[in-house]
Amino acid sequence: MAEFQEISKLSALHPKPAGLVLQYGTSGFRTNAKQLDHIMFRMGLLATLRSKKTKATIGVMVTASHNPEEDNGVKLVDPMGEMVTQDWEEHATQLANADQEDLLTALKNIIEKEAINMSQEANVFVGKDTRSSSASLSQAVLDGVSALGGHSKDYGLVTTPQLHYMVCCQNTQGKYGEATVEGYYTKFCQAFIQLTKNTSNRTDDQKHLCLDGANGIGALKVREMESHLKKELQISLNNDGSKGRLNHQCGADYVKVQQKPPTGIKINPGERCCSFDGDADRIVYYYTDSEGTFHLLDGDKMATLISTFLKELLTQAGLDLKIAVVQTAYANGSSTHYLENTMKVLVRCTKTGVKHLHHVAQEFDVGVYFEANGHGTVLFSKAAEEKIQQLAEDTNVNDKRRKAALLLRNTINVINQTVGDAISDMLLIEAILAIKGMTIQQWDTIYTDLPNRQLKVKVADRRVIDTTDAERRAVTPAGLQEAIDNLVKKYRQARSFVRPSGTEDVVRVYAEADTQESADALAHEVSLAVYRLAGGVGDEPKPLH
Ligand code: 16G
Ligand code: MG
Repeated sequence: MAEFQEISKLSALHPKPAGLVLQYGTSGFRTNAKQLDHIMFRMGLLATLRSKKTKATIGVMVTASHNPEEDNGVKLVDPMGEMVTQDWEEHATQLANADQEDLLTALKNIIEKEAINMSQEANVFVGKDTRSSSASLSQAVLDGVSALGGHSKDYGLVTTPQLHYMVCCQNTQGKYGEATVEGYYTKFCQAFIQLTKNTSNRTDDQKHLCLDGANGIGALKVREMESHLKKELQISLNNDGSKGRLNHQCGADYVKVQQKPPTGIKINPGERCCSFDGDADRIVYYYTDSEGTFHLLDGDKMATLISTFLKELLTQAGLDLKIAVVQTAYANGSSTHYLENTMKVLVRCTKTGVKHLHHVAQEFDVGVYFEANGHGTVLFSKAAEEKIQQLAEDTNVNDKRRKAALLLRNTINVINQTVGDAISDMLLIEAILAIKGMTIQQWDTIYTDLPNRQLKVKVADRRVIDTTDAERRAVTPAGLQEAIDNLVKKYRQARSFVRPSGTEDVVRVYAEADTQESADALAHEVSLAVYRLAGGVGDEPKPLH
């Protein structure tokens, strides 16, 4: 086909570095930006095929999230705004790694396997973060789309969840909202204002939030959005990208991993603060107390606050809808215990990675999912949305039920259900705290986190570790799980697991116990077991103290 000859010529302008092998990982391709030009062109090709296959608009986001500025990455967004399906992740890996002269064959294989009608129209939405490499890399994506005759729309600088939102709006013919950034701000801010409208006399202090924008796209977008909030939320924006480097000593990942406030921000005791990551799909909250001690409120604390709020509203509304919280093995044991035993909410555990949580959450009427690291959102089934809508419009029910239904309806509208979204999560949390008249300290005391520690171990090949039971148990190498079980027995309220990272060449170790010393000691001992039984390389792990 003539078309294919043309692709061959165009792809030569985006050559693949010899010998480079990359994997479509937990959240797409991610590596040093210098190695990604060919990947971007090819993802433009693949998104076009995916669009032809699904007969819908597909999204491509150029970002490396919380990675350093010099990295970049790309992820594909499926028609309803969710992450691309697993089969196509494999296509992505194959296309990315085909040698230059084999590219057409790889492309044709996918077309054949998926029985794609090449005369079908294709539409691709493209977005990018603020990295200096993002401009030329997103151009390479656009080149790939046009090489296969697809139409594209370049949204330019947007957060990852904004691009997911656009794709969903487009494919639902505007039912989800208008597919513009303006439409995004209007939808979510209006819902926020509706939610907080009857909260009794919030003071300026209660309306105030200190935000760390990680020097990234989230900061730009919050600035654009501010006027829509009509001073109902007053944000002091720090790390807005005007001076500091992206994700450098700031952002959600830094705060969560270092368990300390970001630089570039002055926190007064008790003040409510939050941090976004580099593409604004993650958020964590925190404050320092009067003694200067730092307190982190992570994804588990958010899931608890949100699910408690929703469960109360469902009860008040008299709606019999099944609510569940989806977590990963990293969820603090205290949060799981509180949810199951005090809140009596169903809790499910899945493998790490947003897509896994998202899929499990879809099984419920109301599925609240959060990773401890701050990725998360809430999904409402179609039936649940309809029941809530009906009740909100029913003038025959009593005031209490109707009020709860109206609050639920606005809550649905403040949530970006396509994917975890720092901006939308922030508005939701702010609204709940306002409605409940709750301070961040009061939120924090709902339950007390068990002390925990995360470590990394370098091994020759991390694939020797295979896990089961949502990554909570290691199946291989032989003897490792027994060793972990025996170590855990030595401590109180202890739990530990190991898993190969999906984003770094390391094995991750998690441990929690009744004291920080015990959690640290257990994490160290488990690291040693990994090092010895799973082919550790370099120096043996050293104790933390
Ligand atoms: C990616 C995932 C995140 C997960 C993390 C685990 C998305 C959008 N992001 O960042 O959910 O927590 O990987 O990394 O799915 P790890 O496998 O290196 O521990
Ligand atoms: Mg991110």
